[in-house]
Amino acid sequence: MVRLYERHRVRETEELDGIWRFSMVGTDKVYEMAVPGCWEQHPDFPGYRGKGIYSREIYSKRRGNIRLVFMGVSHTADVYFDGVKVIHHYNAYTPFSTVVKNVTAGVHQIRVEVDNTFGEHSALHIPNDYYTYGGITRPVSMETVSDVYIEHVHFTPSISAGVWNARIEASVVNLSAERQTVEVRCTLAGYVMSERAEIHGGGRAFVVFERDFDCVKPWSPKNPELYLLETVVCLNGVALDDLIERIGFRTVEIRGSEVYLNHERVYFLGFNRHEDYGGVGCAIPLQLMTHDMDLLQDMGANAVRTCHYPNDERFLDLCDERGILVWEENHARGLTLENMQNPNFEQQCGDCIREMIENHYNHPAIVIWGILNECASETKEGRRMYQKQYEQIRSMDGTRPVTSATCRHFTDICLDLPDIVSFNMYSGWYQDCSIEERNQQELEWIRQSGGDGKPVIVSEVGAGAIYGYRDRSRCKWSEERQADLIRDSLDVYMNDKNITGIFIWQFADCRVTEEGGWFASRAKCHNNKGILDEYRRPKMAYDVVKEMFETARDRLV
Ligand code: ADA
Repeated sequence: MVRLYERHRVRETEELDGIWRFSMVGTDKVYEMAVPGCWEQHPDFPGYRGKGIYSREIYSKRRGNIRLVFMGVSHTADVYFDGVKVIHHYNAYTPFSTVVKNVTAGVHQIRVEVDNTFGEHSALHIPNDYYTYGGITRPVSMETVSDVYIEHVHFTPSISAGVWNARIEASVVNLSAERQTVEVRCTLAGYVMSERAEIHGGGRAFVVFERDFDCVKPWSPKNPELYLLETVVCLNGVALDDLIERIGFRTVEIRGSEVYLNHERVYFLGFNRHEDYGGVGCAIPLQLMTHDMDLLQDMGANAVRTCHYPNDERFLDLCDERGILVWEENHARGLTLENMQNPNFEQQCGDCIREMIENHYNHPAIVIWGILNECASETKEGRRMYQKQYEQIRSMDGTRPVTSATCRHFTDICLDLPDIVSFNMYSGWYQDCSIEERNQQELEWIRQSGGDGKPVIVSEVGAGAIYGYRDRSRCKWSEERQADLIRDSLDVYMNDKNITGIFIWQFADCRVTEEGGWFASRAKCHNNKGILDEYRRPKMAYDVVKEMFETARDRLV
């Protein structure tokens, strides 16, 4: 399943999830590998960092254009169709697609060469405090598209004088050499909008509708009202293609030092959640995503930060359905200036941002775009790159605030750039200091360093504990100590009127990269700051968070 709702009623689609053939590059042995999946789950490849080849056959019922859609391949894919390379893609966390034109009826072969190696070719997937798995880790599908098909439909809601308005932009592609004149028709909440479009051969047209929508209900955490926006392209009255987007009427804005959703103040009671689950790696199936969502909501969370990369759209669909607010961010964690000066860095970041926003734009749950977690924001060169990425996001989407989680305490020179200032704080864990005093120092520094008057979020707060390790001394790494630190930290941050939200680090333990030096000092080669372990077994802190979030909801949300 690629998404949690039906995206097409005209376009023929086929999901390609299942068993593909797999071979490690340089060997002849052929395995059966599940797609989606991580090759690390196979007993022969528990820690394999290298290249692998997936292949399978597909059947085309008739001559036509085949569109292959990959929701995520970790971390680089070279896709071949009948032996011809049709697309290259870097980054495990963003979807990509390609159209193979004029495919004959019958059997064809898809081959995907996957690479999860580190090196200069990979500026974002580097040894890190999370794990870069290998494989076709998210769903794959195949579509038959007409010569004229719908590439994207973006929905931008707004409200004025109590009346909802929306701008709908459809991007329609013409694969044929001839100019085509088509009708583009959108249906939403009982309203029908239609426009003729002329598209040059090999070109694309953007068709825009803008209108009021009376009597629609807003999307909100309490009432996540969703609507289907159906777009159809017709030629001489015959439907050629369609695309169904699921949208919500909501606005998010900054007012002074607060974040507002539909003109109501928002407070984030959130978790940082890596896409990593014991036994399946980053290829989390829907039933386990749903389990995570159930646990998040059981603890009283109203928000998730997709640390540190764009997430699987099925999880974003779940957030839309459950009214869970999302801070989604581009792929980057803890990159030094040297890392950011990798010749591939700016292009790979730019591609990730573009693909994240192009594909995730319509999720009403996404209310913040983030970039560059704990990267070199204390340097002038780094600032140039932060500024460039904020500008890119704002050029693609001016409706959502932007932020970046910093750990460059007292040295960050980029706090004037984002709409929201966010900082990661581990007082009592990494620094043996008073949480309250350190918080006041941080807030004063933020005020003096370009963040004055802006909303402030504590984007990470947490402590480590080994699941099952209980100790009455409440010593470090015991569940008791983690529970104490979580309680003390939330007590400070949730009672500080200068702070408009917190995201606990982290929801569940996750695997880290042994090649990363100090990360290997982490027990089990995992980041053990989860409130649950990697198998979602709750630690003592679970009930502390549940009690404190539930109390806070009445007061803050
Ligand atoms: C940083 C980083 C997280 C994680 C955390 C930790 O704040 O953003 O990815 O590494 O520290 O556990 O130390």
